[in-house]
Amino acid sequence: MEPQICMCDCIAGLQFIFDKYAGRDGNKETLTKDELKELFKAEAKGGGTQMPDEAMEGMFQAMDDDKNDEISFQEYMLFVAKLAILASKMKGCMGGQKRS
Ligand SMILES: [Ca+2]
Ligand SMILES: [Ca+2]
Repeated sequence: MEPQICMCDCIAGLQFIFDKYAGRDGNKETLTKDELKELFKAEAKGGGTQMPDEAMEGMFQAMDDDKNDEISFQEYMLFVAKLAILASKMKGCMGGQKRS
């Protein structure tokens, strides 16, 4: 049985994850490299747990659009969107729904 997920749930979930880790250094507006590392370790099950530091660094640089060494919520969402696009290209179609 497929889980019932609506778009609002997804966005709320992404916001929840961001908020959960972004506040750790006292500034909950942005994610630092350490906070991002914690996020991936805990949330990217299977993928993030064994991620080497270099890969983490590359990921951080890719997310940090304005190169200020912090990830804003906007940068985080943009990155998630890019990942989703990439994933849908690789799988053919996210969730396997067919367009009619
Ligand atoms: Ca922070
Ligand atoms: Ca930034």
